Amino acid sequence: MRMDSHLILALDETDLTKALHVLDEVADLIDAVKINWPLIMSAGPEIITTLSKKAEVICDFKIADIPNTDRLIIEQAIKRGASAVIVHAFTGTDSLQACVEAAQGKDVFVVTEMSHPGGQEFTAHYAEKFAAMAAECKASGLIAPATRPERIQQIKSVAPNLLILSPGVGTQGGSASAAIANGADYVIVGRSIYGSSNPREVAEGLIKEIKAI
Ligand code: NUP
Repeated sequence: MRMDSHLILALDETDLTKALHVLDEVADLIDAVKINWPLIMSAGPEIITTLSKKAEVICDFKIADIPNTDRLIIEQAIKRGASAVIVHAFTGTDSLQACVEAAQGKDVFVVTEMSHPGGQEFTAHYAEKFAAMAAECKASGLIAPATRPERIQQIKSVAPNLLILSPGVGTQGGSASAAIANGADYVIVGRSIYGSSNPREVAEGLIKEIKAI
C-alpha cells in the first residue's frame, strides 16, 4: 500500500452515486479507500472491483470466524480486487493464520483496541495480546484507536514492525496529528470527509495537518 498522504478514506456512504462522487473527489489524495458492510450491502460486492480501479481497496469485514470460513471470505474479497482485509483477533491463532495464508501476500490488518467507548470494555484488555499474535502470524498491521492516541504507542511497542492504521479521527473525537505523532502510519477517516459538502477540502486539511507534524 502506498504511504504518501497517510490518509485512508472510510467510504461508509450507502448512496452509490454519492459514494463514487466522494471517491472521485479525493482519489488522488488518499493512500487507500476502506469499505465496510454499509456500502457492500447497498451496492453489492462488485463495488470492490469498481473501486479497485480508482484506489487500493481495504475490505473492513472484521472477519471473525473459524479458519475455513475466514479463508473463503478472504478469497472472495481478493478475487474481486481487494488489496487488504481487516480481521478480528479474538478468534485465535489458527483463524488469524488462516487469514494471512488466504490473503496470499495481500495485506491483513488486525483489530486491537476499538476506537468507540465500548472498545474499552473488552478489546482494550486484550489489545497487546492481539498485537503480539498479529506479529507472530505475520499480519501486515494493526488497527488502533485515534480516540486514545496514547494507546497507539503502547500497542505499537508490542509489534513495532507492523503498520498501524488508526480510525476515530473527526466525528469520533480523535485528531489526525495526535494519532500520527503517537505512531500511526495512516489515519482512517469517514464521516468527516464523505459527510462534508466539500470532501476534497477536508481531506486536504487533514493531509496538511499530518504533514505539519
Ligand atoms: O476500532 C475501529 N473503529 C472504527 O471506527 C475499527 C474500525 N474498523 N473502525 C471503522 O473506521 C468504522 O467501521 C468506520 O468504517 C471507520 C471510521 O469512520 P468515521 O468514524 O470516521 O466515520
